[in-house]
Amino acid sequence: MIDDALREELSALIDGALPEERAKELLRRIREDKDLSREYAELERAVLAVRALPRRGAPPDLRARLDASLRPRRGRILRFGALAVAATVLLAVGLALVEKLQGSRNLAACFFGEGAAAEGEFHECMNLAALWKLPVLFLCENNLYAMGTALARSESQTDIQAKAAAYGVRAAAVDGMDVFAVESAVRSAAEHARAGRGPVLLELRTYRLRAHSMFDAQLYRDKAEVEEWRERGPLTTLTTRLKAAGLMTEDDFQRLLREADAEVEVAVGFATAAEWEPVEDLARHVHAEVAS
Ligand SMILES: Cc1ncc(C[n+]2csc(CCOP(=O)(O)OP(=O)(O)O)c2C)c(N)n1
Ligand SMILES: [Mg+2]
Repeated sequence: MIDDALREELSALIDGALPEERAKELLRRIREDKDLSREYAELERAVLAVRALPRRGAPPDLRARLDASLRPRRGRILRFGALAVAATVLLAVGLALVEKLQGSRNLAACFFGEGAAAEGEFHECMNLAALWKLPVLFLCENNLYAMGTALARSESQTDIQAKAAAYGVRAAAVDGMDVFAVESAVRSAAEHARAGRGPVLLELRTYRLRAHSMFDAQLYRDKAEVEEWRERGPLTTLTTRLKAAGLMTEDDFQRLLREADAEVEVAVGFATAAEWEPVEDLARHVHAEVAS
């Protein structure tokens, strides 16, 4: 657990006031201590990002966010990503089982595309999550295409939430283009799972406006279809609503876009300048590490 001395050192690290050797040692400690690294994996990345910024130090808002992340939290956010389709579903069920066995009030939440519902693991996970009433939130982003395959070309049942419901998982379809609908559905789903009432799957119905990847020429759909959906995109609908309510002007919107672009630039610069992960580390944390 994080104590006052450590908090002070972390604070100095963020300010860039810690000598290089001590800073490296501290980051190593965060990485290697099991509890700290669970809590602060994101923090370490943030600290490194701040240190990569020009000498003037962390911008005040980033500094405030880092300070907030130093405070002990009741819940824990553990982020994970995976390239294997449906892998996040498996990980979330495993993590939710841990939380349940430990009697915590944490929940595991995972995102995946509708393509994952075609995988066997998805079905095994729905079954076990419902059977064991695990605190897990399945957030399925149904954008109607899995790489170049339209949902209706590959699935006999295109109603994804119905598949989860068939296993006894509480499930619902939500307009994934409506920010407010998604927020309120997720809020009540999280309350349900945290209260120990079992897993929830939300099928967030949306559309993939872009290609699957840079190699995707999108020969499988009409450009008109994409343009039609673009009109209903969450950025367009939300800003239209905010402007109509007098809460935002076009200038505000353009400024936000520029700020978001600048933030991405910083992140890209940081990632491009970062060192490659050492090959020896590739298999770390894939399976539990057994002390020799
Ligand atoms: C287990 C597994 N099988 C196949 C693939 C190849 N693959 C990569 S993306 C993808 C489609 C995923 O569909 P979806 O989750 O809907 O993602 P989207 O195309 O909408 O980004 C497939 C089959 C993979 N990465 N992992
Ligand atoms: Mg998809």
